[in-house]
Amino acid sequence: MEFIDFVNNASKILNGKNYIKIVSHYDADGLSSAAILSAALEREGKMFSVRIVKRVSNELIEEINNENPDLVIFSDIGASYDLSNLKVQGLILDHHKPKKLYGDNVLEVNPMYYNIEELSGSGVSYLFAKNLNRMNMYLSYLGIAGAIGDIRPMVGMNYMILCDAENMGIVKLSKSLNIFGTSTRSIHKSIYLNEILPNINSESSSVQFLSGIDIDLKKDGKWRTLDDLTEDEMRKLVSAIIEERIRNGFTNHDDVFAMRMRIPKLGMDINEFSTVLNAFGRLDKYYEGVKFALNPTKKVAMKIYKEYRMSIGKYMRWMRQNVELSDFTIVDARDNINPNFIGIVCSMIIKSENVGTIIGLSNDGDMIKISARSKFGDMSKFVNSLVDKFGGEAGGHMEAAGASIPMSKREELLDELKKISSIPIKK
Ligand SMILES: [Mn+2]
Repeated sequence: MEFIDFVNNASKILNGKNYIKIVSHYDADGLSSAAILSAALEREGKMFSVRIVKRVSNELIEEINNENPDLVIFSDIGASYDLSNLKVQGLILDHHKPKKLYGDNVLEVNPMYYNIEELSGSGVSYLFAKNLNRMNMYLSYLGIAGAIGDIRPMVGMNYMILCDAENMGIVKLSKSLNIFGTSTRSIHKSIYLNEILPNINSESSSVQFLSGIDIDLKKDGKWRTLDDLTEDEMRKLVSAIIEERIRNGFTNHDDVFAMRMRIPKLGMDINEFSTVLNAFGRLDKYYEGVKFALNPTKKVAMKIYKEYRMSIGKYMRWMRQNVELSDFTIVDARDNINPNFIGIVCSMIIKSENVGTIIGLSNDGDMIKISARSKFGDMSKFVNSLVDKFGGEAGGHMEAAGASIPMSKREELLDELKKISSIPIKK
């Protein structure tokens, strides 16, 4: 059976179910999934509740068993957890590596069984919702936002969902310069910071290039952004960039362009929207995040984004004031850094400072969150070795990985970290 047929078949599971509990992950993909399923179940006239979690624990399974819903739907989470103690009927809509640890009471819809790697949790949830009712196609933007949050490529099934969003008029696609900061940075800064022209490596050379093609950098005394350019000016700029690249011997210009996915009604790119959803999760504003996902406004988006930036600033200041950075830095931040931010703080340190490897620890309820970042070590191997010793869960890749280890293992873990003199080197 094709994956899509399998998804469509799975929707029969809702028949005769009155009260459904949605359990979803706390990141952009999980919040998007929960929003899609909420709206879809509402349309079906079902009673439902939403629970957003960071992980599936035994306590959570117990909570579900006690609540005894007619059905529990796990979205963007569940596939890699042990659900064998679950006593109610369950449906997994997930894209994580399947472990198949459950009984006959659980049905798993996971594109990984079909070697479909691009789909995210929200993509699976969207396909499920679309099959329930074509009216749910207006939720397609959430299927895409979740995929972007999980850094999934816009190919295959994701591209199909993106086409749904475009056909519904919710997302407007355009070919555009592959530049970050189109609405926030001045034009000349955008051009040189994004390194799309080999010989433009300073603000002044960028200004010179733009003056040469008669693009006004300022309007009413204010710097213009790329978003401020007229269509004519944009065409002029693109052809000048290509000409300049050809002069410099470039033959392929694919990386100059990117597909721009704009939500006109919101006045934001879908990438920015996804970043805001992620911020809701990091700030522990789960249910506000689900609400925002279904009814986004730019005002709320800007407020949350600002709050998110300020939290990062606060934790970076704590790091700079309290931690002596060295080539191999271990930071036990305990309660000083929110576990949702320890990863991003470590990423920023390794990017901006003369640090080869940084291991950050932060208290996370009855777990310890570990974030590992390195310029040369294999962090995935490293955190997995910790989980092998102390239990918990790990994820990530060579440059950036993370783990959660039971708090009860704290002393042993710290002893182990103190002993480390070398880390697995990446091949
Ligand atoms: Mn996901």
